[in-house]
Amino acid sequence: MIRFVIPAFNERENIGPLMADLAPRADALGARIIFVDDGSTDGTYEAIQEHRDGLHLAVVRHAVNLGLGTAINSGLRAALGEAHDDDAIVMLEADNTSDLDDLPRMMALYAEGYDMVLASVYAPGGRIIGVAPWRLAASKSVSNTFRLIGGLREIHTLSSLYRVYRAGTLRRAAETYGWLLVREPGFAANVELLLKLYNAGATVAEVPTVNDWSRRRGASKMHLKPTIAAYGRLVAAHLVGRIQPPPMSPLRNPEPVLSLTAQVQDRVESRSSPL
Ligand SMILES: Nc1nc2c(ncn2[C@@H]2O[C@H](COP(=O)(O)OP(=O)(O)O)[C@@H](O)[C@H]2O)c(=O)[nH]1
Ligand SMILES: [Mg+2]
Repeated sequence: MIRFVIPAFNERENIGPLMADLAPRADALGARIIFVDDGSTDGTYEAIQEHRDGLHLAVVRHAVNLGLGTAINSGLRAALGEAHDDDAIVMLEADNTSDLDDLPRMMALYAEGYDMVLASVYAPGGRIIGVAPWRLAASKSVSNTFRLIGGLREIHTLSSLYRVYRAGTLRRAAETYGWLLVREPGFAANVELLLKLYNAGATVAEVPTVNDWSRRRGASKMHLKPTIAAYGRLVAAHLVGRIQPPPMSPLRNPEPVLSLTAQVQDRVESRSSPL
């Protein structure tokens, strides 16, 4: 089953157009929709309720705004609470800028076995429309920095929200990192999560996408200063090894723990044999 997870903060005006596009597709796919309303004060929650008829939809609500990273964490954990390991969790923007026509190609790669499939504006064939040149340059340099230091050279966009995740991979990651899985409270959480999963051996593919910001009503919620500080923290965390999973962890290698237990048990059993 597919579960759409959609973090939303003050997106009332975008919920109608988003649901007009998403609802028939979710219905046809028999998919679940989980919104995270992150302390919106503009009636986002009520707008979601207006469009829930006939859909398998839930809303996780934060009483106050806790930031995109925290909302991603809440949404993923809500989805993992219901998902089987092979289920897909599809994260979408609430501002109607994630192009749902890309989804079949993303799901085809997922079906081939990739643990994460990213919608990529910087991959050949991808594009962003309607973004200020300085923001585009800043965003590209974030992706390029982490491509270089993180070893993900073949991936072009590292900060995208629009992605497919394999539930089992995320579950082992959540068991490994606990509540530190998504430590960054803001927009840098997308890069953090990608690096953590990639370092632990998750396979990653991308599909070029066109992100048309003219489809969105209202302004971007990204604040520049805290986001730059967060990327600085991430670089530091990467350099000191805090992004890496510990050597014995459910994410890095689920087997050795089990076989170690089995060996110890073997020994205990052979010692207690009546020879
Ligand atoms: N839950 C939550 N979602 C947020 C927050 N800030 C932004 N978002 C959502 O995250 C997505 C990306 O934010 P957006 O403002 O579109 O950033 P941009 O695409 O980089 O301009 C949108 O769906 C927003 O509603 C936040 O503080 N909490
Ligand atoms: Mg957006």
